[in-house]
Amino acid sequence: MSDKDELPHSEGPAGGWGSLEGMTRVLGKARAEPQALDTLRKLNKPKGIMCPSCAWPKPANYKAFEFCENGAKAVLWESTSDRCTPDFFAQEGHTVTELRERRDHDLEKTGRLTHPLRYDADTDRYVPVSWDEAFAQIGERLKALPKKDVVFYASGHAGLEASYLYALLARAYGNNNLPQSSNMCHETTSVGLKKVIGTPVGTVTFDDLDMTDAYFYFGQNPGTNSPRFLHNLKNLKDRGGKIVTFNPVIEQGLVSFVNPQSPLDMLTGKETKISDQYHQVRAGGDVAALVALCKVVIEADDTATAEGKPQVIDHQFLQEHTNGFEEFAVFCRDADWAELKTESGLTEAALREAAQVYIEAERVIGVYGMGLTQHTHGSLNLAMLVNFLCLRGNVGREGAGFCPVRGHSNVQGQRTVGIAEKASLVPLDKLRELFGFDPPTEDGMHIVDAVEGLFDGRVKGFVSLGGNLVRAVPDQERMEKGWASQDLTVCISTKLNRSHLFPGKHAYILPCISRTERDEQKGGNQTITTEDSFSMISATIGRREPASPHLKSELEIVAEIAKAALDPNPNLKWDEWTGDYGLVRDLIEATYPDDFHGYNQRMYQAGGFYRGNPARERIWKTESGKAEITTPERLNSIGFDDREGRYRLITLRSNDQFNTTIYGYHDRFRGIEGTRDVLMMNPKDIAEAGFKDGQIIRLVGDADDGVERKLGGLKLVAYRLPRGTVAGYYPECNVLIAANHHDRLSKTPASKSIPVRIEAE
Ligand SMILES: Nc1nc2c(c(=O)[nH]1)N[C@H]1C(S)=C(S)[C@@H](COP(=O)(O)OP(=O)(O)OC[C@H]3O[C@@H](n4cnc5c(=O)[nH]c(N)nc54)[C@H](O)[C@@H]3O)O[C@H]1N2
Ligand SMILES: Nc1nc2c(c(=O)[nH]1)N[C@H]1C(S)=C(S)[C@@H](COP(=O)(O)OP(=O)(O)OC[C@H]3O[C@@H](n4cnc5c(=O)[nH]c(N)nc54)[C@H](O)[C@@H]3O)O[C@H]1N2
Ligand SMILES: [Mo]
Repeated sequence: MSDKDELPHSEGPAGGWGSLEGMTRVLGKARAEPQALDTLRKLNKPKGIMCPSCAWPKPANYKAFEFCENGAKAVLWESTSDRCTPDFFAQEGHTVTELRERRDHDLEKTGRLTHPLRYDADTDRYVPVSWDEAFAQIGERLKALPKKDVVFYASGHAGLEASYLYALLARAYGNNNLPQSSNMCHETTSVGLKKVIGTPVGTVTFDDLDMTDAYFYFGQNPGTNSPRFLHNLKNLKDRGGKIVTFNPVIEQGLVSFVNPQSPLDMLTGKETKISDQYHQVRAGGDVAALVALCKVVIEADDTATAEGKPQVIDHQFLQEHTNGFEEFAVFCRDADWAELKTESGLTEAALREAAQVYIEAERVIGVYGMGLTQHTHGSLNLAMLVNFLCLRGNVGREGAGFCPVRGHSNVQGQRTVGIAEKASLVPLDKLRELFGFDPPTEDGMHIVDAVEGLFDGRVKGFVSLGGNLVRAVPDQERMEKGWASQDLTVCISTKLNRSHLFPGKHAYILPCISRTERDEQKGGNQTITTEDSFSMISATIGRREPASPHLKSELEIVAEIAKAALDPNPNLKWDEWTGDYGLVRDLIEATYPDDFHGYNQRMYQAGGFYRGNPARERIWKTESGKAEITTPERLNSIGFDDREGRYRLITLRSNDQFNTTIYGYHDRFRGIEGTRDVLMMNPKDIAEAGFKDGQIIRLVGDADDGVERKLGGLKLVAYRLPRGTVAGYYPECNVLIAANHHDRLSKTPASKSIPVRIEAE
């Protein structure tokens, strides 16, 4: 595009001075306590604090500063000196109904929650309640409700110890209704990747990053969502490796980077160019792009074979370790370039150039994020990435493999220790043996089931261990009604958020200490553990004074709810466990001995200890015992047809948010400042539709299910995007997504290919 440079975009590289400025701005806005700076020094180091932001791993060879702009923002945001006290709720204009008028940023900006609160329907206000009363009342409601109608949600933040006990609470209570935030993000990995290579998680380790020759980088935004990854990307470039990126949006972190941890680079402004090739694939066009890459590789191999030259494909690997290659190869040879071009939005020349990098690289890592997982056929995206990497045996050897970039800091670990709605994922016999009760064997609710259960009134009680589910799920308006119609809502939270403002008949906010704070129990200050994206488990110890003397730890709150809601069982020693989290780790080890042997000793290892991964050893825990090569039944990952006036909406995170926590309104990487109420759109699409850059428009959900979904007041921003793809911010756009618009296999909401229309306002 010739008008490229005039369109809004970052003024500088990722990292660099901009990242320091970003941190300083949050430092000011969050009014962080002075000790927060000490916390930052200890971030991601042994005997320190594992970052509460994303799940990027911690290097064993750590540097003086092992945190990034967004990790710092997360720490500063929770270290605020602002407090949301009972007095706040008593003030004029602060009824629950009135507070709903506030923006997400302003709700959390009220500061840390300080006291347990109960909703009082007569005054429409939250009022203080003692912990004892709160637990007794919650226990009473939980006992009265039908066991199958209560849901125990977890946002992937709480440590392994609290999470293990939370899952135990649900099962001892009587159900497997344990949906988790990963149901909305990497469930596609948990189910889709598992189906084809037998592992629900990534296969690479930190060492692999140092050994690879190339990253093929699909739909993940490291500059914003995993900034510490930028150092590994830079290292690869310094070693002469290649990065090939597929993303409809030009994300600055994938364009260039100045290392903020290098004084010299900072002073000289030395930028590292990150992507050697940047392919602006259409939203949902990765299936076609990957098929095209495979086509080039397979045809190059055909030619090599015909000419008696060395093979391009690793036939030995395919034969020994995979199923279905021949059928897929025929499919690729037959694939029509014109169709691949239309579906991917990329030219044959561009795709051939990308495939050439793959052919020339000895070791390749496939990286991906929400850009592949959050589609109606997200699992197909992953299956195609598996095909692609398998062609040259790029899995189960050093410097090669799959690198899904996980979200919340312990999202993967919570699954490991039993927060799973599928009964088959949990060693129920072990639970029976350890605790002497019969755990339920029927599968529980996934997030999508729970949301549908809220719509139709089946779900009557919800406990939330962190998170902000009302704001995070699709179909916001229906969700608000459904959530508020419950008998019981219990939110274990650090800050006020929208989910609190749709209280059930009996509603409680239970405030907890955060990871950076001291967790003083009978046995002293407690250590907790988390698991990162690379299956490394590390200890973390908070040292700051808790935000209020009235806070309890997540683990203690879970234990107290359990005591109040469950019939007594001498094997469930909630008080002992609360006094010493080491005992809970012993239980985790007893339940999952292969993963957690030597847990209490190994957890302090620099960089954490590795839980292991069979696919890395080329052991395929699939139905057939081999990796599956999938022949696609379609060439895109969206669940609707293109039609006149219909666009593919992708929902994005800005550089100034962590999920529904909105730090501010500066998306400096995308050049969008001061507002989140925008719709980014290709200038030619704007002109063709008869709109103008800067015009205020309304987005309309185009789901064909008869439900009206609208979001008005958005400003059109002419933006470098493929034709037909438009972009807006999450969570604002969630009102536009139908709850049943999700990945067919794993039910992950399809937040990256939402059918929409645009109307003038
Ligand atoms: N600072 C910060 N860090 C975070 C978070 C946060 O909100 N803020 N959230 C955390 C969580 S829970 C998660 S899950 C991760 C999310 O981290 P990411 O996986 O990076 O998630 P997103 O920002 O939603 O979008 C990913 C990228 O996909 C691209 N994309 C959209 N559609 C397509 C497509 O069809 N094809 C391709 N190839 N690309 C596409 C978008 O342009 C975007 O660059 O980050 C975690 N880290
Ligand atoms: N349209 C669209 N929707 C999406 C996505 C998208 O890309 N597009 N992404 C999806 C993804 S990947 C995810 S993971 C979900 C996120 O969904 P959630 O995990 O449910 O939401 P968060 O915004 O991370 O939760 C923020 C709240 O967590 C609480 N909190 C913060 N720290 C702590 C703590 O230490 N302990 C406790 N107990 N509570 C704490 C605070 O009260 C805060 O308000 O959203 C999903 N929704
Ligand atoms: Mo996520």
